[in-house]
Amino acid sequence: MTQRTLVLLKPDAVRRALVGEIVSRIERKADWRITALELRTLDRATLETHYAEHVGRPFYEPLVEFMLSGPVVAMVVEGERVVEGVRTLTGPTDPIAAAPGSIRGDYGTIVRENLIHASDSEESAERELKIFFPGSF
Ligand code: D4T
Repeated sequence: MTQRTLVLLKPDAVRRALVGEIVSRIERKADWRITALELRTLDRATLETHYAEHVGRPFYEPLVEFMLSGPVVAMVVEGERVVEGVRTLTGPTDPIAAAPGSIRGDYGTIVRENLIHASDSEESAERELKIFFPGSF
């Protein structure tokens, strides 16, 4: 089942020079393809749309400030069961609970700075791809 998903390498991943490491883990999966990739600085409006489900939660404002703190790498990845597959590579939200071998498990410590976003369902992927790559979808 070919799918596409949105991946964001968060400002901590860019600052810590982990972009190549994380991209290479995605590239090494057989037959997955990176079909868009851009270093960009996000604006608040984009993040408010992306994180709409979290508005009002105590972590929301610090999360947005963190996501504005430096450039991110926005990517589209396509391939077999890629939505679930990138989430598996990523690991759960809390990097301390994430298994070694996952991106968050290998490189993260605190929940806010958990290195990577990946769409959590096909519906989320379609919604998020329209936000981040509006010309393409
Ligand atoms: P994203 O959306 O970034 O891929 O992360 P997850 O899908 O794993 O987790 P999420 O949507 O629940 O959280 C989004 C984002 O908010 C940060 N966060 C989350 C935080 O700073 N404090 C918290 O308590 C939670 C739950 C981390 C990821």
